[in-house]
Amino acid sequence: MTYESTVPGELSDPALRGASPLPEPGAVTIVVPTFNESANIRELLRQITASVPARLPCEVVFVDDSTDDTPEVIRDAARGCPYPVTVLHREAPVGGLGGAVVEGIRAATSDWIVVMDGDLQHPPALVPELVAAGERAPAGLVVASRYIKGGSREGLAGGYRVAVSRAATWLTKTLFPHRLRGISDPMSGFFAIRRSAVTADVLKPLGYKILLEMAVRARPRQVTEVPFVFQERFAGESKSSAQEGFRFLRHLAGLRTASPVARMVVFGLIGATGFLPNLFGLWALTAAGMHYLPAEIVANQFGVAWNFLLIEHLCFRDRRQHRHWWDRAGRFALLANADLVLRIPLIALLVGRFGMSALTATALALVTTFVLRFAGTEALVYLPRKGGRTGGGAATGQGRRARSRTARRSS
Ligand SMILES: Nc1nc2c(ncn2[C@@H]2O[C@H](COP(=O)(O)OP(=O)(O)OP(=O)(O)O)[C@@H](O)[C@H]2O)c(=O)[nH]1
Ligand SMILES: [Mg+2]
Repeated sequence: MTYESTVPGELSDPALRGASPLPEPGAVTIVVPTFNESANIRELLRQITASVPARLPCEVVFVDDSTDDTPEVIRDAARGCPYPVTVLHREAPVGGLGGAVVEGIRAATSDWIVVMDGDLQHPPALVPELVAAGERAPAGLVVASRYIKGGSREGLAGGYRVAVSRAATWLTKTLFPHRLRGISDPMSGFFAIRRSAVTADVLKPLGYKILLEMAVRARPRQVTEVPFVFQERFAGESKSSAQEGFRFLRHLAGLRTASPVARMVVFGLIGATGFLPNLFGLWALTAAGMHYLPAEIVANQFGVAWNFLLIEHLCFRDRRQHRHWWDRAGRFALLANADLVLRIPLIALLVGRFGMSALTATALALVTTFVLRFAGTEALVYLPRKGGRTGGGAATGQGRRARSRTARRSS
């Protein structure tokens, strides 16, 4: 990682950073994650210069994962800025956009930190207003919202993007009604956070939508919102894609299944959908001439495979690195089939020994084997092994993805 700092009118050598007297930290540090935004930098700094320092002492920290000349452009444009501008260029973009924002928050020294995009979709003139709203409330987190009176998303290009954004906001608010109370725009990338509200949880590697992650995992007690008009991208191209959309859905699932109870509910719902591939398999195999009894056993494996894939991606996404996939798949299949084998004698026992009706016994056996299967899956498939394989945590995985994205984009 390269850490370069400029002070007004001069460029400082990174090696001198500790020795050269930097100006007093400002009241706000503006953190800007950038990926190939060279065409936007000058205008962004011009607008910050025009609207922020007169009202609020500031500094700007760019956290840059670019493969183009963005860092050089920043260095050059910073010469004319009446506030410190820092470029934190990361050779290994660990955690992608979320990881970049965490780096920026870590580097910030001011009382307030404002996170905003580098493409001018977030108006810099609003920075002092965000901080002022936080001081007035008083609040630990101030969200710039497109969805309250006075705000708008007019810069979202096309009906498709508007529909996607609206659906994503609705889904997110439905999944986290309590945590997101008072936050109308959890997908906003424009927000201010008070330094004292930055907990260790905030500084954990974050997922893709930073504000959402922060609100769900480390929400400050007081939150307020300020309306803003989402502008059109000034220059350069968007980094959002269908792949980003899937990343977002995985992120939501990861956040939603963070607690064991929620994970168990999702585990159950996924299990219930397993009958679809199971029935399909049975139909296909018997149609191909197989006797229905062996077909039942084979078709059951279709359901097991379906459940395994969904559970891997939606329930235990961040806990897969402890075992190889074939080890996990084998254990999962063993548990799923043991469930079937166990259920029949258990029903016989409940009916024969305890005099239950077949229906009650079946219901009880289903619940018992479900809980056992869930506990078994957690403990035997996804629990970290003592002294076992730990290579490639979630953050490293994201880093890898980000790097391949970077390489692709640069081509
Ligand atoms: N450091 C870093 N910044 C990133 C990365 N991906 C995106 N960014 C920056 O994050 C900000 C938001 O990205 P955009 O591509 O504008 O995404 P968006 O605003 O959802 O999409 P548009 O509405 O199409 O602009 C921009 O400043 C990007 O340069 C990344 O992997 N690393
Ligand atoms: Mg943008």
